[in-house]
Amino acid sequence: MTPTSDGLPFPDGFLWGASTAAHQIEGNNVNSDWWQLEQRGGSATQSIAERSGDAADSYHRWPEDMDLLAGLGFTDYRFSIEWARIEPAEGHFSRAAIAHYRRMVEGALERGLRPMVTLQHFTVPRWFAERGGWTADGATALFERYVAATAPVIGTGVRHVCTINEPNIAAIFGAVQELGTEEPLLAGLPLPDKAIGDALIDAHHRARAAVKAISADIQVGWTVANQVYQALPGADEVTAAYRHPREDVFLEAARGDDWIGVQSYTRTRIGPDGPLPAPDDAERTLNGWEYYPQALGHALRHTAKVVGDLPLIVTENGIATDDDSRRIDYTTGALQEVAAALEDGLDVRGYLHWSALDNYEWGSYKPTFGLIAVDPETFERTPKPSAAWLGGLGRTRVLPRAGA
Ligand code: IFM
Repeated sequence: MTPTSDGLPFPDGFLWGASTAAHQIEGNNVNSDWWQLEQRGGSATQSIAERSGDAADSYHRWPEDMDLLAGLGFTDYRFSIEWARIEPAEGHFSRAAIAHYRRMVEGALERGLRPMVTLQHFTVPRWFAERGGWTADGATALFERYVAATAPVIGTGVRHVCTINEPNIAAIFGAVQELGTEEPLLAGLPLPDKAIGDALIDAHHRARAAVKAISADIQVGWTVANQVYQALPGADEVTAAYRHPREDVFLEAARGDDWIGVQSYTRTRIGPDGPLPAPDDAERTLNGWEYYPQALGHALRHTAKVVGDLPLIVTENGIATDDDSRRIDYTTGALQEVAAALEDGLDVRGYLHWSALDNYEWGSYKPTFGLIAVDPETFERTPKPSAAWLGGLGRTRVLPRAGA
């Protein structure tokens, strides 16, 4: 892509969208493991401050969400479908839930939004967790069976399917439950649970085959949380060793996929003794992360280095803030990174912002990531200025130069 005097252009067909996840917006996901955890206030070792409750009631209000996104100028919408609704009891598949998600796919297409469907975004059915979760005997075959059952949802009209969202974070959730922490993790992340990680990789490969059996036309991938581990002087080897089990094994497992999802928010600096907190004077977002829009450029380049010529799609990027002008500023910086990556020849196929709506941030509603605000009492949606700005760029596909 050649920059012009008007600005930085994005290629034809580039995905321009926003992302959500079922448990974070639908509400009343009562047959899921997370719902159970919330009712108990957390696990023995990890507290959950708030319950998801009705969330944004998007299970019923998805047409309004899609109307808004399409009206704002977005052309793509990534949402997840909920295993716990489709298979609320082991081996019992709900035709009504499957029909619901099919209506969402058709609703997106009718509005000119290309649906990207995530099959699993952190939550699993309660019965699946109770039988031992991902590492129990036969777990990945059960996931494969669920994926096959989604054929009526994704069989036609869906170009991109994500099998599992952020397996590296899902495997860390498992480890955190064992280790226990109540503090936001501001420097580094615990080691993912290896057995869970291996099971998720197997589940992904089985799901990929199951999706291809539904339709060979569907482009299958998964999405990895990129932590952007930056080596300080003298810490190259320490950083590589730190990064590998937390990120690279999951990127390597994407070889053979059709694309990979890059999800980036901030960075982690690594010194010779390990991860360091953000600099004292760093601006922090509502969930404590360092404000660092350049992270996306690093994430794209590192991912490309590991996965080779696999197409890259930014499937999440955003900021938890109650100052929407910071959201626009952050996203401008991140998009400049995407434009620079394209200019350098990286095969970036899309940008989907996290998140379309203010939503349930896994234990709290306080970190507001949304382009669209949601009133928790009335569920009224109010697009923020950032929504009009980012959606408007979807129409022009040109990021104006700074100061233009
Ligand atoms: O809200 C989450 C999402 O579910 C997965 N990726 C990171 C987001 C922000 O923390």
